[in-house]
Amino acid sequence: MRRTVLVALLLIAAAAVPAVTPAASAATSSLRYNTFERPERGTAYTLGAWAQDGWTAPWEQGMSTRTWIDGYNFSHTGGKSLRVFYPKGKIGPADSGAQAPLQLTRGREYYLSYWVRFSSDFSWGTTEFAGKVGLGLAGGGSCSGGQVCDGTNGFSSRMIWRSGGKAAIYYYHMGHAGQYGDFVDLTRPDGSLIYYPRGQWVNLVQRLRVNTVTAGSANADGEIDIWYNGVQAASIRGLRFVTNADQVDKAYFSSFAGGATASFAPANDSWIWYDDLKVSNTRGDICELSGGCHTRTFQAEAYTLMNGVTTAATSDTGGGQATAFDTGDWIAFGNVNVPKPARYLVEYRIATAASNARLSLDINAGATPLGEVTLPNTGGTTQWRTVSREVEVPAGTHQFGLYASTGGFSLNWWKLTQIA
Ligand SMILES: [Ca+2]
Ligand SMILES: [Ca+2]
Repeated sequence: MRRTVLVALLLIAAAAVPAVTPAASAATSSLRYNTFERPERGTAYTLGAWAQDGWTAPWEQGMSTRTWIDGYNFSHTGGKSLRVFYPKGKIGPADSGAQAPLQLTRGREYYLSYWVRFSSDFSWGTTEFAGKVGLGLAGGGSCSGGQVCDGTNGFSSRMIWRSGGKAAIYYYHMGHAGQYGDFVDLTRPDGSLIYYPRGQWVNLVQRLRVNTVTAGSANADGEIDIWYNGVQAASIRGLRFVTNADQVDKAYFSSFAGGATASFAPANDSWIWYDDLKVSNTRGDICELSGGCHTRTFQAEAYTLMNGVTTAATSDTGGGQATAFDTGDWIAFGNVNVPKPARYLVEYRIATAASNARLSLDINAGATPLGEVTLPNTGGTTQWRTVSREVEVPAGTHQFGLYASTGGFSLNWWKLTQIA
């Protein structure tokens, strides 16, 4: 029966099936990313968990005790994100936030991108206000923490918050002005200062290029650029980081409240959520810098073809309708344009009382299978949850098919979002 249907769909599919090509960047880029979708929700994101996702670090602070894979509240894409805790009254990496120098292949230039969401009552401090946000780029000895950077003990460049959530880049380079690193506030194109919003996802991208060295002397050609929601927000030139061969070799997760004194501690328990972390030596890998990452949501009931499914009102957030699948049922969506071959996150908004339901995705009437996911028992057909999977999708105009190899679930919507 499925085969007959597939043949029929093949005949309907107008466009020729394009050749499957790997993501354009795969051959030369050093892209690594983390959607935080793999771990079980509600678990700490330990160094071991980071390593399972391909990110290694020689040490950590707070990862085991103050991180949590949030599969319940907020995510930028998919159904999960990384939540980090900044307890009331605590400062410094031993008691606040999390740190881990995640190892990168050495390179002169790197791009680092991630999404952050501050809790809705995030506290910037008690009577003084500063803290470090998420990841930065660093190399060699990662000069930081009030050290003098002498060209042989490395460098670091991290995002910070200041009073009122003012956003800034804080960097240690040779000849920083005071005891601590220098900072530059982020600004909009009209010159106004950028403040991190609370309760809302924003994207931060940092580029760092290490200076060249001639005969053991640092040339003043190091660079840092910051983009806020895809728009340039800082551009620092003429920097000297090293006199030796150190390059960028760490995506330095370094986030905590403070400040050197308790006056910088949060006045109430505070959290930051992180999602869609990317690091690459290639700007083109950071779709946030290329007009945004292609994304499209499909309401399940808006199929162009189907077999067997039934449609009914949904209890899910946002209301509307959902589509119920028995084993062998399918829905298809024609004329879907995928602008570039890329890795996508495919999300399914599902509800099921079954523990063995399985949903597969394909394009062009099954000619290109895009994998299958086992759906978790969400606790019933009115309990909704987003599950996700990564897929490589070739460019072209496709017909997407969603097929219940084992049924017993409802689908409200599904979504494609370009990762890179
Ligand atoms: Ca995610
Ligand atoms: Ca729907």
